[in-house]
Amino acid sequence: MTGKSFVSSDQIRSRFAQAMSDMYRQEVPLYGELMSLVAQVNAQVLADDPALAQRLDRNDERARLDLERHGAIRVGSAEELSMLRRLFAVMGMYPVGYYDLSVAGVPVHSTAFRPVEAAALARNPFRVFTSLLRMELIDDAALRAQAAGILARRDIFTAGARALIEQAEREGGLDEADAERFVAEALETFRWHSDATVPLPTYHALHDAHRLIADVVSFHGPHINHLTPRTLDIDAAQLQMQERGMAAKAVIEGPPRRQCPILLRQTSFKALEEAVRFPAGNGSAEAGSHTARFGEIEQRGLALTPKGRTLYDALLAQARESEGAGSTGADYGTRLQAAFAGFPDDYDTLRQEGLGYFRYGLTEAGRASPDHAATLPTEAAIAAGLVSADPIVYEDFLPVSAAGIFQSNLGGTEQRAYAAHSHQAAFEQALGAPVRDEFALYAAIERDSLAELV
Ligand code: OOG
Ligand code: NI
Repeated sequence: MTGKSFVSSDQIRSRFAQAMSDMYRQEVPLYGELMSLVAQVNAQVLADDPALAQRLDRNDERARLDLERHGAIRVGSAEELSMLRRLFAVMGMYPVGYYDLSVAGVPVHSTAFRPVEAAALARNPFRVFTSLLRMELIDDAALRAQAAGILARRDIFTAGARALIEQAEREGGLDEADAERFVAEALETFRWHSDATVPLPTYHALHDAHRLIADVVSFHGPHINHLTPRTLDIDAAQLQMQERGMAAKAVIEGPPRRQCPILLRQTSFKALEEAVRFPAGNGSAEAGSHTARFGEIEQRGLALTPKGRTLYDALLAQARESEGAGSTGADYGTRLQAAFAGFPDDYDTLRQEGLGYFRYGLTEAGRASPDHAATLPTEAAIAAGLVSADPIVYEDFLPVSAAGIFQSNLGGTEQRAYAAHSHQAAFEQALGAPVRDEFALYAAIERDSLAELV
């Protein structure tokens, strides 16, 4: 070994997230506006609710809030996906969860690359929702072969990125200069290219098969299609988006507004139509356009246990299915509220019924008499004011919501039912690794906090 001193993967991730945010703000100015709107809303919420501000401080969430965001990309082949896995690993981001979106008419399956340990999440929880196109869902065999051929000819990574990924794997990290180069090289993979790699007629053929297929196959790389800041009050942020004339989605995805937010609520503004040049032979180009990139905001709440998640899924299905109206009817908000009356909405009950994950710690009184706190059962120690229990924030995604976000940005009209089913094994084979189980990760954070009490 060389005795080099390595930059931590947390540092590399933070720098990369910042570089990505700067790039996306340049590419999609509305994103910058969304960020300042969210910062304002968050500052207001924290000013109005000192108890929340305190809790976020205690739970290591306050400092990360302004940095916090997720992005999304879509790739076309196993080779691309597995190389991405290696690229994200350099930044301490690992595949968590499996999402099958084919059931919602989107021919992809996905995972989220994100940090997994409490300390790394507190540093910077940057996540990237990453989807793999399911080629087998293209019906037309000739088109499928053509798309595969196009994908096989492109390399979405720079030579420098490939070399640095291999170096990091071989040597166990990157030093300062190499980390800086890595961030710059990695960023290239996510950049928007306004020149397509396929002629306009090919683009149209792919587009006719599914707009998403054209998005994945026709370009040099998997452009980042949105970056999402985290707001503490999505209803306020949504109102402000509308007031500023942003074309926000009609319905907020996920659970309804509650006293104790659970999981994830999201809303987006519609994709932009962007000018694209398509190659037309002999070095000439033909003008066209493509819609892919959009803006999104999200509010995150309590991570649910399998029991809580089962209840969530059941209530959501009830709201969506009553009167067969899906999430489109004008009264959807009312139906959603009504259905979720069945979900306890105070932290004590959520905890005592085992619906969510909590992080435990000694209060000031508990620190003053730690032996006393340690002798009591946890609930008794909480009741005695010796132990605090704070909600662990949900770091992942929701398949029904994700499908809603995809749909609204595919023009909303695209309704296609695929007879496919969830295929996690095939996804993991393409990825070259298993995805981690999100429940096990939250349970570990909860368990570690309990272990530290005694
Ligand atoms: C990803 C859509 C899903 C989310 O926040 O649920 C998503 C995409 O459009 O590629 O980002
Ligand atoms: Ni998103």
